[in-house]
Amino acid sequence: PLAPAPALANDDGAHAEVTAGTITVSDAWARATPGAAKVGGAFLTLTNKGDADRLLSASADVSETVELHTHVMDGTVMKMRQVDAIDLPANGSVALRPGSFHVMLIGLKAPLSEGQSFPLTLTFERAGKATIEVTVKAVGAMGGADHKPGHGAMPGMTMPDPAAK
Ligand SMILES: [Cu+2]
Repeated sequence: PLAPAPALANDDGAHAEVTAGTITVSDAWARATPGAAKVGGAFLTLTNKGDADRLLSASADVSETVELHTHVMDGTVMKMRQVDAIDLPANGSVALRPGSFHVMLIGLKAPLSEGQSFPLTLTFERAGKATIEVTVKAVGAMGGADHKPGHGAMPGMTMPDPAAK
Protein backbone atom coordinates (compact mmCIF):
# COMPACT_ATOMS: atom_id res chain seq x y z
CA PRO A 1 0.00 0.00 0.00
CA LEU A 2 1.07 3.56 -0.58
CA ALA A 3 2.46 5.39 2.41
CA PRO A 4 0.69 8.65 3.11
CA ALA A 5 2.51 11.66 1.74
CA PRO A 6 4.30 13.64 4.44
CA ALA A 7 2.43 16.72 5.50
CA LEU A 8 3.83 19.93 4.10
CA ALA A 9 4.99 22.32 6.76
CA ASN A 10 3.19 25.24 5.24
CA ASP A 11 0.12 25.48 7.38
CA ASP A 12 1.43 26.90 10.61
CA GLY A 13 -0.08 30.36 10.28
CA ALA A 14 3.25 32.13 9.81
CA HIS A 15 3.64 31.97 6.07
CA ALA A 16 6.54 33.51 4.26
CA GLU A 17 4.33 33.38 1.22
CA VAL A 18 0.70 32.74 0.43
CA THR A 19 -1.14 31.94 -2.75
CA ALA A 20 -4.50 32.90 -4.19
CA GLY A 21 -5.38 31.19 -7.43
CA THR A 22 -2.40 31.64 -9.74
CA ILE A 23 -0.85 34.40 -7.61
CA THR A 24 1.87 34.05 -5.00
CA VAL A 25 2.42 36.83 -2.48
CA SER A 26 5.83 36.87 -0.81
CA ASP A 27 8.37 38.99 1.06
CA ALA A 28 5.82 41.20 2.78
CA TRP A 29 7.38 43.82 5.02
CA ALA A 30 6.62 47.25 6.41
CA ARG A 31 8.85 49.96 7.72
CA ALA A 32 8.84 50.70 11.43
CA THR A 33 7.42 54.16 12.10
CA PRO A 34 8.68 56.84 14.45
CA GLY A 35 6.30 57.50 17.34
CA ALA A 36 4.33 60.40 15.93
CA ALA A 37 3.97 59.11 12.38
CA LYS A 38 0.44 58.37 11.29
CA VAL A 39 1.31 56.74 7.99
CA GLY A 40 3.38 53.76 7.05
CA GLY A 41 4.22 51.78 3.95
CA ALA A 42 4.03 48.06 3.29
CA PHE A 43 5.82 46.26 0.50
CA LEU A 44 5.64 42.81 -1.07
CA THR A 45 6.18 40.81 -4.22
CA LEU A 46 3.38 39.45 -6.41
CA THR A 47 4.13 36.59 -8.78
CA ASN A 48 1.45 35.50 -11.23
CA LYS A 49 1.58 32.14 -12.98
CA GLY A 50 -1.66 32.58 -14.86
CA ASP A 51 -3.72 35.12 -16.78
CA ALA A 52 -3.42 38.83 -16.14
CA ASP A 53 -5.01 39.98 -12.92
CA ARG A 54 -5.27 43.15 -10.88
CA LEU A 55 -4.70 43.93 -7.24
CA LEU A 56 -7.81 45.90 -6.35
CA SER A 57 -7.37 46.68 -2.67
CA ALA A 58 -5.61 45.87 0.56
CA SER A 59 -6.85 45.91 4.13
CA ALA A 60 -5.26 45.68 7.56
CA ASP A 61 -6.31 46.39 11.12
CA VAL A 62 -3.25 48.45 12.01
CA SER A 63 -4.56 51.61 10.34
CA GLU A 64 -7.89 53.24 9.66
CA THR A 65 -7.40 53.30 5.91
CA VAL A 66 -5.32 51.25 3.53
CA GLU A 67 -4.65 52.54 0.03
CA LEU A 68 -2.68 51.38 -2.98
CA HIS A 69 -0.12 53.99 -4.02
CA THR A 70 2.56 54.56 -6.56
CA HIS A 71 5.29 57.16 -6.90
CA VAL A 72 5.38 59.48 -9.88
CA MET A 73 7.83 62.16 -10.88
CA ASP A 74 6.30 65.63 -10.83
CA GLY A 75 8.99 67.68 -12.48
CA THR A 76 11.99 66.84 -10.37
CA VAL A 77 10.02 65.89 -7.29
CA MET A 78 8.90 62.37 -6.51
CA LYS A 79 5.32 62.32 -5.25
CA MET A 80 3.04 59.52 -4.33
CA ARG A 81 -0.38 59.05 -5.75
CA GLN A 82 -3.25 56.70 -5.02
CA VAL A 83 -4.04 54.19 -7.75
CA ASP A 84 -7.30 52.31 -8.35
CA ALA A 85 -5.53 49.03 -8.93
CA ILE A 86 -2.13 47.55 -9.64
CA ASP A 87 -1.94 45.56 -12.87
CA LEU A 88 -0.40 42.13 -12.67
CA PRO A 89 0.66 40.85 -16.08
CA ALA A 90 0.05 37.26 -17.19
CA ASN A 91 2.95 35.07 -16.09
CA GLY A 92 4.73 38.06 -14.64
CA SER A 93 5.53 39.65 -11.35
CA VAL A 94 5.24 43.05 -9.73
CA ALA A 95 7.30 44.26 -6.79
CA LEU A 96 5.74 46.70 -4.37
CA ARG A 97 8.79 48.48 -3.01
CA PRO A 98 9.96 51.86 -1.71
CA GLY A 99 9.88 54.43 -4.51
CA SER A 100 7.37 52.44 -6.55
CA PHE A 101 4.04 50.77 -5.88
CA HIS A 102 3.30 50.31 -2.21
CA VAL A 103 0.52 49.68 0.26
CA MET A 104 -0.12 52.86 2.23
CA LEU A 105 -1.29 52.53 5.82
CA ILE A 106 -3.05 55.75 6.76
CA GLY A 107 -4.12 56.63 10.28
CA LEU A 108 -1.96 54.17 12.16
CA LYS A 109 -3.56 53.14 15.44
CA ALA A 110 -0.13 52.54 16.99
CA PRO A 111 3.45 52.89 15.80
CA LEU A 112 4.78 49.96 13.81
CA SER A 113 7.72 48.60 15.74
CA GLU A 114 10.54 46.49 14.44
CA GLY A 115 9.99 42.76 14.85
CA GLN A 116 6.20 43.07 15.04
CA SER A 117 4.02 41.56 12.34
CA PHE A 118 0.43 42.02 11.23
CA PRO A 119 -1.90 40.42 8.68
CA LEU A 120 -2.58 42.21 5.42
CA THR A 121 -5.38 41.03 3.16
CA LEU A 122 -5.09 41.61 -0.58
CA THR A 123 -8.05 41.40 -2.94
CA PHE A 124 -7.44 40.47 -6.57
CA GLU A 125 -9.94 40.84 -9.39
CA ARG A 126 -9.67 37.21 -10.49
CA ALA A 127 -7.75 35.35 -7.82
CA GLY A 128 -9.78 36.58 -4.87
CA LYS A 129 -8.30 37.25 -1.47
CA ALA A 130 -4.95 36.38 0.07
CA THR A 131 -3.81 37.25 3.59
CA ILE A 132 -0.12 37.51 4.31
CA GLU A 133 1.78 38.27 7.48
CA VAL A 134 3.74 41.51 7.15
CA THR A 135 7.00 41.76 9.11
CA VAL A 136 8.01 45.18 10.40
CA LYS A 137 11.62 46.13 9.71
CA ALA A 138 13.83 48.92 10.99
CA VAL A 139 12.87 52.59 10.44
CA GLY A 140 15.89 53.21 8.25
CA ALA A 141 15.06 50.50 5.74
CA MET A 142 15.30 52.04 2.29
CA GLY A 143 14.05 55.61 2.43
CA GLY A 144 11.70 57.84 4.40
CA ALA A 145 8.85 56.26 6.28
CA ASP A 146 6.64 59.31 5.80
CA HIS A 147 7.00 59.45 2.00
CA LYS A 148 8.29 63.00 2.01
CA PRO A 149 10.65 63.56 -0.88
CA GLY A 150 14.28 64.31 -0.30
CA HIS A 151 15.11 61.63 2.20
CA GLY A 152 18.19 60.52 0.32
CA ALA A 153 21.73 60.66 1.54
CA MET A 154 22.76 64.00 2.97
CA PRO A 155 24.71 65.80 0.28
CA GLY A 156 28.10 67.26 0.81
CA MET A 157 28.60 65.90 4.30
CA THR A 158 32.16 65.10 5.21
CA MET A 159 33.65 63.94 8.46
CA PRO A 160 36.63 65.81 9.85
CA ASP A 161 39.69 63.63 9.77
CA PRO A 162 41.02 63.41 13.35
CA ALA A 163 44.43 62.44 11.99
CA ALA A 164 44.73 65.66 9.97
CA LYS A 165 47.31 68.16 11.27
CU1 LIG B 1 2.06 56.19 -0.25
